Amino acid sequence: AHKQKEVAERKSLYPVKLLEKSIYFESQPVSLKKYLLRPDKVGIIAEFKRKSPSKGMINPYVAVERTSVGYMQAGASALSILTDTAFFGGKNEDLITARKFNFCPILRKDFTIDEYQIIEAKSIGADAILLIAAILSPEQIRSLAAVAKSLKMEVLLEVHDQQELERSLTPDVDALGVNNRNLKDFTVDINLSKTLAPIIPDDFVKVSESGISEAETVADLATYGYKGFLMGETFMKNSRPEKACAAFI
Ligand code: IGP
Repeated sequence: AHKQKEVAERKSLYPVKLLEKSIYFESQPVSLKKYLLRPDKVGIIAEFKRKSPSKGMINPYVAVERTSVGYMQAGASALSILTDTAFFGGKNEDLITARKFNFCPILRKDFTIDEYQIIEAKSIGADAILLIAAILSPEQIRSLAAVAKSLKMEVLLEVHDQQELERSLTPDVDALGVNNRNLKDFTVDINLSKTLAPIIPDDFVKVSESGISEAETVADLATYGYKGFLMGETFMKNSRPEKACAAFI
């Protein structure tokens, strides 16, 4: 609900007509899918996350410049930049900065509920957006994914159970993320990725999200067909997140 108000405010401050003047409307996005599917590479999507509802403050000290470049130098496949302020302490400027310093795919991590946010994501230089099945109807997922496609952006669809997965799939989705973190009680269960793996159709790149803290977990999940591993806290809780990232690649 906080998003609706926030989006309405930004819409009147920065109308779509204005956003569309951004240079990023002229440039070709970088494919997250392709980067995750590069052979002989663990597809780490390294996240910049200052705080979270489950962990509180994680790291308010590190700068997005050094961290994002460091993640990519460490060998990450893509960046995930939180832009939600209320819950995650992120901002659009963080993604704008990450974009200026990196040529890799960038996922705009936010609670996308309105088409406006996708145009906004494009205007700040994002290559892909996140859609969360738990907060969207199947119709919303279809129409938001179509908007992303029309802007040549890719879509990571996040699910938490089989029901969400089955009702939400649409061909405009590129990658399917299984969130190991339960949104209600914040508990993490890596086995969820294993249980859902066989029912994810092969046309979608499989991504395992949240609660990954060991290289063994990444290797184990890879045997279930996972090509992408979305990791935040394990990196961000260190004074040099990029060094923690290097240990996984
Ligand atoms: C990263 P972790 O446990 O490695 O910090 O998790 C990422 O999966 C998590 O931040 C996340 C998220 C989200 C954040 C997954 N889905 C939706 C905000 C909104």
